[in-house]
Amino acid sequence: MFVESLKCIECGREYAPNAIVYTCEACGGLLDVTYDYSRLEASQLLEIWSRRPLSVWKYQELLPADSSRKVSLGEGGTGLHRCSRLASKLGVKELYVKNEGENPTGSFKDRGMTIGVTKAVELGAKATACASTGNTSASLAAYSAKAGLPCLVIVPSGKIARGKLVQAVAHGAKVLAIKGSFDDALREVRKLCEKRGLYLLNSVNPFRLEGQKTLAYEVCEQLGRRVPDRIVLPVGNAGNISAIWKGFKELRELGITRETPKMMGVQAEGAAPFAHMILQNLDKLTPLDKPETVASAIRIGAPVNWSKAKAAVVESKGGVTVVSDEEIVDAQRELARLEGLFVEPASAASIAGLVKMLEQGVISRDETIVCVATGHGLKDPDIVVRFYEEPFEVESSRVEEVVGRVLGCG
Ligand code: AN7
Repeated sequence: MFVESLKCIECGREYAPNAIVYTCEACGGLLDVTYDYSRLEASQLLEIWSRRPLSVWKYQELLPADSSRKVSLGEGGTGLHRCSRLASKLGVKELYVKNEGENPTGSFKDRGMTIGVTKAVELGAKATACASTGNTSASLAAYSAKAGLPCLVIVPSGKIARGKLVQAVAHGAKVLAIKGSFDDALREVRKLCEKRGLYLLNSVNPFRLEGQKTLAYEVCEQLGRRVPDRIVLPVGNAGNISAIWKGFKELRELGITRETPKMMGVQAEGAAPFAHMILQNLDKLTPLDKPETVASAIRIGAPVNWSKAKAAVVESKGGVTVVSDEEIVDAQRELARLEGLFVEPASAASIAGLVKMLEQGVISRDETIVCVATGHGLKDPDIVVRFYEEPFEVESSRVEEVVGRVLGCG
């Protein structure tokens, strides 16, 4: 392993890579895992990688956990789908969707959890814990089960999609549903982890984000060692945008690529504190008390990784946009019907955001664009029941008549 330290992004204080510390003890800043890149040679890395299948652990030289003890369910290696039908509708030259719903528990969180839970075992943790809008809990519950570790998840009561809750329960996590928001749940679980020694696996955990950065390596490889002009993705706690940006920066640092993409974050109208901070050019994030959106995964008012994500947007010369719930559901339907990709509402926000940024002229139509679809559509079946047309109910004796007359496809 080539890991050097955990380093505070605010004051620069460093911690040993095997320390159980989530934020800087001196200033409260977020921590970043640092590596000795000078010991890594691009041609050597590419040679080793060429012999391994596409997956998170393919890139183990750039990961902070011991691959010989990995807790894995076969994460990463998700499809990068060329979306020609949607592209032609939008008038875009080259559009791809990185479909993270193909991960073992159906979301990008698995990339982080394989590293985070491997690390939990390595550090001797007795149990894992997280707060969640759904996917984090589903993923942590599965990886903790695989590792044989008890798992506690705290969710905002009545506010997480049914598919995700069912996963956490099925994998044997202890689920506490609190009266409050995700942000309240995160505050409580952070306190609990400090006091009771549970191992915290929200995205404030710097190791988890290391797993998530592998999406950048995969996209680059799937494009034939090319970097897209834009990565468009939903932003909730703002961990993923930070992680993916780090991945692209590392490829450039190592001399594997020369370019980096512009990172474009999308938030839902009722839960857009990060987008507003960027759009209004503010130094600090102002948390939102009662975030609301149909995209329950990103119903987050106080994104913990905002400062890392701000750096990602600024350094990459990227941007942000805000979309309505209606635009999100429309985008979900379009992607499902034009491309055969069924993604959850938060993921569809990336498509809705692309549509908006094309209209605004922020993104031009001749760019190579990758939208990240962060989670599978089956996670949240209630959305389809609420927003899509009902199945056509008919007496069995009238099927032929109805097909011909009403549906017009007899
Ligand atoms: C499908 O599960 O925060 O900006 O607790 O599930 O890295 O937070 C989920 C987040 C996007 C936002 N898309 O990613 C949780 C949780 C989906 C998600 C996000 C989430 P970040």
